[in-house]
Amino acid sequence: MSDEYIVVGLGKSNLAVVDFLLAKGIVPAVVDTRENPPLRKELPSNVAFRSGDFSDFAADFCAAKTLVVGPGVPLYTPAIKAAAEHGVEVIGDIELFVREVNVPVIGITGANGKSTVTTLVGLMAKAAGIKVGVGGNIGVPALDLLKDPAKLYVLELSSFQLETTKSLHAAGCTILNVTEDHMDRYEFDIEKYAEAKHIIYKNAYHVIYNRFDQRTFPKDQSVDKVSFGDDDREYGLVKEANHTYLAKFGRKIMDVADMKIAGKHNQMNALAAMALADVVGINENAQVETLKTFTGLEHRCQFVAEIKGVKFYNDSKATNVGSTLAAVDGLSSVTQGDLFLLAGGIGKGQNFSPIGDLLKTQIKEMYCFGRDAKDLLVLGDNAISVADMKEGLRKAFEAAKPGDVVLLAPACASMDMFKNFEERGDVFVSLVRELESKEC
Ligand code: UMA
Ligand code: ADP
Repeated sequence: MSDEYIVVGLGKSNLAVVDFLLAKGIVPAVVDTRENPPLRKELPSNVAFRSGDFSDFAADFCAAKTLVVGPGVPLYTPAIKAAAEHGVEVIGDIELFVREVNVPVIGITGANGKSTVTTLVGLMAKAAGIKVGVGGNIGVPALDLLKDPAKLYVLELSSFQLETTKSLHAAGCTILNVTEDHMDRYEFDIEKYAEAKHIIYKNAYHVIYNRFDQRTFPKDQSVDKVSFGDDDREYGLVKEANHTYLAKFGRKIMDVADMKIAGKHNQMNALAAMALADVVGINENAQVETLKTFTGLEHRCQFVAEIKGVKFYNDSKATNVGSTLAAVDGLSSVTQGDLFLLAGGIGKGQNFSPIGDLLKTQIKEMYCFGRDAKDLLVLGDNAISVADMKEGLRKAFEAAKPGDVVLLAPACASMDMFKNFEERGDVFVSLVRELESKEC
């Protein structure tokens, strides 16, 4: 290879990078660890593809002008690190995107709630009649959005994507929260994970942060900033008698009972979305209408069925401890009975002990499956080993009584047993449906 641009990792974001570069008259080379990544067949024939250990390409990487690295490829990969040290530009798809657009971009990151807030802001903009493009880590590669130019872009940005982005000047951006996730990519150090997330604030025009999560506070005190949180300051909650209102600086905007998505965490998501909407001038009617009608994304605390008085919820997107805590908390507040949790998969080096605390209080029994089930089983006597999700579901149903809840919120990634979190959620839903047809 003697290429100026090398695209590293052929996932869907880098396939969009290849399209983008070709449209600019640049023919990149593509490398992937796998011999036949599924997207290889989508590559145009004039684009060279090579597979192998990246150390085999170390010299090519050092000779390139730019490496465009996919979010799934760690920057500490020795051949990439060596190229960066040699002066080669190392960027990702979001960097190419922000260099290209000259309309406002809203950026949303955080350990949890990113997709919900990204979707909410996108819907609010649409309700206000603004032509908006919504993408990034949510699943639509940012560069693909350029095929249908918009007046505003709302991007969900992962820490991996932010690591390879340096020219973002967000019109508005937020770090929603920082709790443990992807610890295996950050030397098991949450501060390093937070540091990657803080790249979103660099050069931002308006920063929205979580006043109850210090790791989200902007370090630059001079930046234009506003906070959200669970009290009546700034974007907050006003509590009166039996009602709680979403509020802006004490001004009541709407009763949370009128929102279709439940739980304290979703109230925080709504406040963050309103703050972001305000910085780009999305009118309040559009904000409120969206919050009144949005029923939530698939695989996020979704009600599946009630069988003999036992309610089943699918929160397959709970892929880290923080999201499982939010799901348990959200459901506990609307459930009189006991809660049975199905959890397990790939733990990503997280500390699971907060779930141990819930096993003493809000969780009756937890059924553990998957590669890192052993790390959950040590948390309490009511953590029970099962072969798979199917056995966990059966045991939970046998133990539950009318009024109880069975929740899939695994606190882990799914790839040890499923293609992704969507497939895990779909399998759960079909197992519940099977049970329903047997029992009802
Ligand atoms: N690969 C290598 N070598 C490696 C690692 C990966 O060659 O060391 C190759 C794989 O063989 C594969 C390709 O890279 O062929 C996969 O690419 P990728 O992992 O960079 O992923 P994409 O398909 O481009 O998807 C990415 C995001 N994936 C990750 O961050 C891991 C998607 O987020 C995102 O939706 C998509 O871009 C859209 O732009 C997924 C995700 O799990 C949903 N994100 C994490 C999360 O939300 O927790 C951050
Ligand atoms: P992300 O895109 O960051 O993974 P999602 O909006 O898809 O976030 O939500 C994933 C899961 O995280 C949800 O099912 C819920 O359990 C939990 N969650 C959502 N919002 C929050 C929040 N603000 N704080 C903590 N957990 C949350």
